[in-house]
Amino acid sequence: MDLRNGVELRSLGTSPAAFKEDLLSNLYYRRGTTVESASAQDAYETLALTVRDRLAERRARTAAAHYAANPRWVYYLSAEYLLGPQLEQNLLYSGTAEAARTALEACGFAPDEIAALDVEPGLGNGGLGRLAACLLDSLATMDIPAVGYGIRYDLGIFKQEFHDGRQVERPDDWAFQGDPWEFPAPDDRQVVGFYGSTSVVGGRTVWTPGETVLGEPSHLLVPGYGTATVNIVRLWRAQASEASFDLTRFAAGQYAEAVQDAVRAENISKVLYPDDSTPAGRELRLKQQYFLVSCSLRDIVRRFRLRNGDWADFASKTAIQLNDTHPVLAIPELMRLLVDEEGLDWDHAWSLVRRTFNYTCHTLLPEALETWPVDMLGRLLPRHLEIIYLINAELLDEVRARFPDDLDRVRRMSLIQEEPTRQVRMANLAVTGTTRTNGVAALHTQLLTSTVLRDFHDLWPDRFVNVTNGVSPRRFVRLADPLVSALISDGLGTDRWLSDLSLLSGLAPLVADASFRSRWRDVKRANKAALGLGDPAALLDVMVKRFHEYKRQQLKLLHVITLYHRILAGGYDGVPRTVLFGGKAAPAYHAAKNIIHLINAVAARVNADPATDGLLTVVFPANYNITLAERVIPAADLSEQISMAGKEASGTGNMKLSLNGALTIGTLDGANIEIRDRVGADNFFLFGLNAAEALTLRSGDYRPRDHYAADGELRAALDVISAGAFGGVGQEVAASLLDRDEYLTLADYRSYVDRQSDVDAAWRDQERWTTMSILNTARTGYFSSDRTVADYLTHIWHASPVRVDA
Ligand code: TH1
Repeated sequence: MDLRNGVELRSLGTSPAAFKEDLLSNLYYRRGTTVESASAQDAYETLALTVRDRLAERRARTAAAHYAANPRWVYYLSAEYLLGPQLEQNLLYSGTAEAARTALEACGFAPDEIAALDVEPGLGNGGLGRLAACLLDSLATMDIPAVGYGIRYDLGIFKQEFHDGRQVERPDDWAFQGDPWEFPAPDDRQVVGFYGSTSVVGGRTVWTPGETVLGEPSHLLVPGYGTATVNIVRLWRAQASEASFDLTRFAAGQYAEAVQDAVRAENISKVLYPDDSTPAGRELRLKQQYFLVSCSLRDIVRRFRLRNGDWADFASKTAIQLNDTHPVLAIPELMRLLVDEEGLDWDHAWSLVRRTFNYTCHTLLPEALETWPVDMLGRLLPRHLEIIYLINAELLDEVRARFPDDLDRVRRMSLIQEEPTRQVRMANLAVTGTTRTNGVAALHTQLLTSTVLRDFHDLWPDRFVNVTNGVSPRRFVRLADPLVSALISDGLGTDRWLSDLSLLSGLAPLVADASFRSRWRDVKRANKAALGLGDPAALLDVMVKRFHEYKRQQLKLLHVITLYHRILAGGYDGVPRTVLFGGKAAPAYHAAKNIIHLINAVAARVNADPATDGLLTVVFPANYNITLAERVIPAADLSEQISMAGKEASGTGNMKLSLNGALTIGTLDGANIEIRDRVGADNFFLFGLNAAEALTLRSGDYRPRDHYAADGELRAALDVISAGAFGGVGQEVAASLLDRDEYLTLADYRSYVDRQSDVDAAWRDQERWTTMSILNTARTGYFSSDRTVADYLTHIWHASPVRVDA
């Protein structure tokens, strides 16, 4: 087939015979071993290469098509990506799953054993990182020229273990065996500066860094589904320059000192901050952010120059999405490149910058809105602080002109917070330096514009848009649940739903078909059996997400204890349940870790008591990650989305579960509202205060002890925890609920527990439940990340597809 300049590329076959031939040749020539002596790891890596080659061929054609089209490119900048296991995805997208299985067996390898060696790159914390991965998947599927930029952390999100029920964090050396999916691109390395000083030479400011670090890129392929497009995600790794090794000291036997500069440089990409929505780690974290931004922007500029000669075209060829505030230093960095290095005048540069960047805000929690100490930023990035001051001066002039005599507004909107310490406000910088700011669910965007970013909305209302999150149906339906996928395709008579999820609505009429309902139930059963946790006949009640007090795992736990008490009291009339918790707590988040400890203690007690046999089981598999999510989500019957209203920006697990036919019990928070609007109030278990009511209650004198006093079951649950009935674990959790209850757990307890009785009633009528389950799937096609990307394209990116010939 033809590439650019008449270069031809041999097409790799996808038949079992062709696959086997290449598998063997890769085993011999690339891995350097033989069938007889190959280890399982040899077989895995060879398999990966053989699959990867098939996508690399598409990648070459994609690059040629993109180069020829010279389109507007979408660049996604994110400090996190939770890409999930690559093997199963790439087998599916390259259409080689069957060929690979046959070829492996023919060579005497056990396919499942070999597939189990695939390690997921855990380069993110939770929803924000997984959203980034889903958007890349959809961009490729929709043929949009796009590159994701991120950091290649040596250690990803920690591995969670439980020791006596407590969370213990272990390093995740995910690439220990090497990563066969990655292409190193050392020739595209960049030099990143830190510290130093600025001076003015011939009218231009020059930054002379005090320290430099190399950024070495490698990329992973991001294939589209049902198309020849293969995009990439490019990840940067920090490397010390050769000069940072001190040979003189080494010769003198000072081995540690000889490498200390190199170690410091390489620490930048050593570890993902396992910190979900609370800034910590300070200077190293700031260094990571600038490292990502500096490497990526230089790469973007390099790519622009390959095809374009005039800076005036930059913004029309480049859309850069800032994933939360983590990459927002890109705004002053691009100003620096354009003004200091390229010699553009300030106003022209500012217009290009503002038209290039857009910003997604993912939170409302004040503690997650990043700020950096002015001192620290000025020391690490002296020129960037100057640029931020210049941007601020223009911003504040505009504010004063629009709102004369409103000094308090000027103070609130300033990029610099003055009290109690001087800090740079990254969200303010993000809104100021971009065309659009988006929230991630309707309620979230509404709360953003009416609370934390209200002043900016007053000044620039047109800058704000909502783009409700979505999830990849390929990963979270097709790969996670092959059984239900086959049933859906059978029911719809096509598998086109995988790239047009709105087609799922065609399932709705099938609720009237008793045999379809029965097959649907069988699939759920089989998925529960395959998960192997609890009785497959019991209702599987699932709460999977990061641990945070606002998400209220403690509320779910109070319900578990209440059920336990009802069982002990005799005459229990609830349905058999398996309650499954999954998720990690930030290592420094003491309160969240206490909740984990308490859940494990309650689980031990409940599961050991014969009284609960066949009625209640509590399971908490350690180390919830994408791999585990793909097993839990298709098995779930009930999805717990019980955050305090007004706190969860969107949620995406809620979408994955509903799409897979789990019914939701939830508050009117984040995207739950939009899920309920679509599945219908009858197919959603709503409870609790709404955002406005929660706000009112919290700003008055909320007294959690009033609820404790008024509700016997609640009192009993809290009393056993306080009394140390669960191995003396959890007293702090109880005390915090009784004394402060910042997230109104006690206020929502009765409404939640009663709604769970409605869940039981619905479950008892299995035909009714199955109907509700099918309707959840049929009505949640909207939550495809393809729709999310379509919304970004229409409202924000204004980029068009480039088709790659198959
Ligand atoms: C999450 C939000 O909590 C969640 O509601 C949302 O669905 C998801 O992003 C995707 O939009 C966030 N994760 C982080 C992580 C960090 C900082 C802020 C947020 S918000 C480190």
